[in-house]
Amino acid sequence: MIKTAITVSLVEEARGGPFVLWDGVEQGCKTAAELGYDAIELFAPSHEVVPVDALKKLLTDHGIGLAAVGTGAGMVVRKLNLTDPDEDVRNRAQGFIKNMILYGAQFGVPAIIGSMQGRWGGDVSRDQAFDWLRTALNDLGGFAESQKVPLIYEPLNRYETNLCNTMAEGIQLCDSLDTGNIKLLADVFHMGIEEANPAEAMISGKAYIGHVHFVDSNRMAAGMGHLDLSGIAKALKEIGYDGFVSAECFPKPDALTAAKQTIAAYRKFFKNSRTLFVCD
Ligand code: LER
Ligand code: MN
Repeated sequence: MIKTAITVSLVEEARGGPFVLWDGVEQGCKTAAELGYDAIELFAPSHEVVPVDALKKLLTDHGIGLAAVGTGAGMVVRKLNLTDPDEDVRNRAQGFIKNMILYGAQFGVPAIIGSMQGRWGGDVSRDQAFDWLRTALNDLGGFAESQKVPLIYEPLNRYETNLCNTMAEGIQLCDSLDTGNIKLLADVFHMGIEEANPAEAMISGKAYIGHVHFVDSNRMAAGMGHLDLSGIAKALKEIGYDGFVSAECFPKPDALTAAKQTIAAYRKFFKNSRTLFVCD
């Protein structure tokens, strides 16, 4: 059963980034619930900013859930990443992600590693970066497993990382790990840049995909660009994907329009999904 989510960012330093709701977590929950979303995906500066009990109450009061927690603030705000040449930076990156895993686990949801994967270059060879990334993912994946949640790893487009850009590279990375607890995030925006055929890439990711960012070619809300979202949605249904499709797009022309446009697109593309049928 595919479920719907919308991103809420509390990270001021990420203004201009592809997150829809920016007016605080309370307002984010209210808007998400009013529009019929099942959940929010939270992008917070750290695990300490919204206490677990306060978020649990907000979610319950609004009858919605939490889909996942992003870790990108570790990179954007603290400049931490898992393949930095400085060992101390890499260790602090792992610590930041562990705290996010613990936070999400209290809601039974995963943390997402996107920009915190970093990149190779300069003094860091490609092999070295992958070595550090694999070591970190094995450790963090095992840690997440001990908390009974998966850990989500997101291939990004070539302008954001040179580690994994495609589904095939993400799959190869997962297959090279000792942990089986890493799932891939299929972000349709990155896939539109990197994949020859995003729908076919979804099908190839059947056993690996744990989360989806559903957005259009230009990172506008679904339906405001030129991706074949109908084909991508069909592929997700075909592989029996039953996680979240989460709106990670620019709040353009404004947040509410992007949020309404996305839920309308979800209803159109995933109309056989039970939750979406109920909200219709
Ligand atoms: C970054 O481009 C992205 O897609 C996010 O989900 C990761 O922070
Ligand atoms: Mn994404």
